[in-house]
Parts: sequence; C-alpha cells; structure tokens
Amino acid sequence: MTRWPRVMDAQDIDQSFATADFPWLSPVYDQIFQVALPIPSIKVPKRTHTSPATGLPMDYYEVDIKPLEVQVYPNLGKTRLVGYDGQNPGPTFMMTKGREAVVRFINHADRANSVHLHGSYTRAPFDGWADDTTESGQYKDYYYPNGQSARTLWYHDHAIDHTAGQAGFYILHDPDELKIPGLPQGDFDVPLALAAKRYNPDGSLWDPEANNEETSVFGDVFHVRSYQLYFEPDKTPGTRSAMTVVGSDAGLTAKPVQTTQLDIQQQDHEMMAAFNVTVLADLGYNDTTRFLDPMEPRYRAVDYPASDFTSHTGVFSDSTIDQKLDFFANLDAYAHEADADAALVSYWKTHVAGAPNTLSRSTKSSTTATSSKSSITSTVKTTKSSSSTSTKSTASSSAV
Ligand SMILES: [Cu+2]
Repeated sequence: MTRWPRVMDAQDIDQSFATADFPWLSPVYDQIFQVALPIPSIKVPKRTHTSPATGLPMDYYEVDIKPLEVQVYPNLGKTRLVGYDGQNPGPTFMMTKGREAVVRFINHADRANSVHLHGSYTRAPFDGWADDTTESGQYKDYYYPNGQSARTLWYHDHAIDHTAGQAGFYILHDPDELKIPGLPQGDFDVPLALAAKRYNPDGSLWDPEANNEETSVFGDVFHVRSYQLYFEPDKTPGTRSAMTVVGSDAGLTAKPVQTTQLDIQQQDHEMMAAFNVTVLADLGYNDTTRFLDPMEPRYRAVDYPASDFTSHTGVFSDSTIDQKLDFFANLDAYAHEADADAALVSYWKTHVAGAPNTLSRSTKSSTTATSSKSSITSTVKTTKSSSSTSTKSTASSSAV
C-alpha cells in the first residue's frame, strides 16, 4: 500500500513500543488518502497602528480561543478540541521582521490559558509564564517584537496544571530570506503541525483526568507526525526521496542540507526552562522599562463586559485599542533587541569551543546599570548552560 505521509508506520513503531504499562489504545487510523489535509487559515490583523516610539506600523490581532468539534476519524464519532479561533491547529500568522505586533487572546474555552510564542525574544510578561493564566471570560494582550531573522515560530498553550493541546504557526519572514531563490512561498509554503494525541474507541479525545492520569499524557496517534519524517515517491513506495532542510525555529541554516530522513524531537510538556533577562539596564543598555516579573499586574489578563467583545465597544473599540498599542510601544520593550542580538551573534562567532570561559558573571537583577555594553556577554552563560541554542535569550525570556 502506498502511504504518504507515513502515518501508519509511525503507529506501527508506537505499537512495537507498547507495554502493559503503556498500551497502545487509540483506534487505528486507516483512512489514508481519503480526507484532504486541512491547511490553517492565514491570520489577518484587525488594526494597523503607527508606533509613537518608532514611527513604524504595528499590527493588532484578536484570537478567540474556543472549543470546536472535529471529525478526526472519518468512520467514528466527532471529538471536542479547543483551538485558536476555533481551529486546531490555529490560524497561521505571517509576520514581517521589524513590524511589531500585539495579539489579544480572548478565552472563551472552559479552561485557563497562557500563550507562549515559542522561540521568540519576548519580554517575560508576554512570554506565556505558566501561572500567568487567562481565565475563561478574560483576555490578555501579548506584545511581540518580530525582530529576529526569518524563522518558523509557533504559539501554543503553556498554562499550568493541564495540557490543552492548542498550537498554531507564527512564521517570521525577512527581506533577505524572501530574496533566496527556490524557497516555496505563498500557497506552496504549507506548514504541517505534528501533534501526539490519544483517542477513545468512539473517536473522542482521551481524557487524562477522567482516567486518573495526573503526570503526563503520551499520545499514540499523531496528527501529521512521525518519529522520523521522510518522503517517498508515489510510484515507487519504499524509496526515500531526498529533501532539503533550509531552517528551523532558530532561523535559516547556514546552507541548505540534503537528507532523506529528518529526526524530530517532540516538545516536552513536562519541562519548562525559562531564560529570563529582565533588566537590560544591567547589561549596559538604556532600558527604561523593567520587566522583572512575568506576573506584573498591569500586564495580566483582565475581565471585560461580554458586550464589548460582540459589539466592538469599550476595551474592544478602535480608540481604546490604539491607546493600548501606544502604551506598549512607549514601554521601549524591544528598543535594544537588535543591539543585544548583534552582541550575541558576535560572541558566538568569535567564541572558540573549549576556550576558557570568560562568562563568569551570571545575570542577576542588580538595580544598578553597568557602564559597559560589552557586559551583554554575561547573558550568554545563562543561555548556554540551559540550552544548546544560542539564540534563545537576549532582550527577553523564552521558554521551551
Ligand atoms: Cu513553547
């Protein structure tokens, strides 16, 4: 049988690992090639406003988090998921480097929510801290820099105590990347989200709470997913086609890499590491707004009258939204992002593996600004000791 993507093979692998403690429970998905691949919609900004700080446009989006009923198994019952704008995966953001955004996430689901823009240099109060929850009936505004080079980011739920399974793409383009010949664009740039789930025999989503599972949930079927991704031609199944890897969530690779197999590491819901550089003034930058506390009250989620949302009045009126965008822009949250990024890039370019570690001073929340800009390197130790990716931390925090 021709199989593409090789969903069944991934399940076969899972089944071979099944044990008495971890049995393979979901129904087998055998409707290969019978249902069109759902492609997430492209998110459109609701307003565009001129930043009073930079004079550049910044975009405002609204995302409504709400339940949806999905026919995952064509031959079984529907299941209930929760998704961004009622979609799962959520709508795809197509962003441009240098154009900041504020995304208002409105929670109409029955569980709390916290949104993490995975891989972005985002200040702590907008970075999806697990306790920084938005309850049902509240909204929270997330202020994003979009200052990094082109990369495929994703946004997902990070709230404490439960895994909601919500996720969507946030694709950052930049002019240099768009000039590279041969990269797929527009309708040919199709994001595929890989998510592990477990289903009941009737096709509904397996409920960890109803099954007394308090530690974690390991899915045994995957929405567009395999442990090792590879492609094979329709006419000669079993023959691996070459593919070209050009980037990751850390940006474009230094050069295209040809391969016939791509190993994919799952997001680990049990681990969260935060790299929080909250006080750029400590690093020699003139950072007038401090972002010490991801739970700082003025950035927290708020209640609102339901009619404001439905009739675009009050906090959902254009004038109030513009005021909120001005408020964010005047925080100078991302004013030094490019400088900090350049300092990190420079450090990693000149750092020799195995050389004595000159980064002995760890980042601390001193209240006195240091005088030397070169002390930016003090952030790197924190980053390096916690992650293999050097680009995870500068003007912000980032959680995995
Ligand atoms: Cu994340």
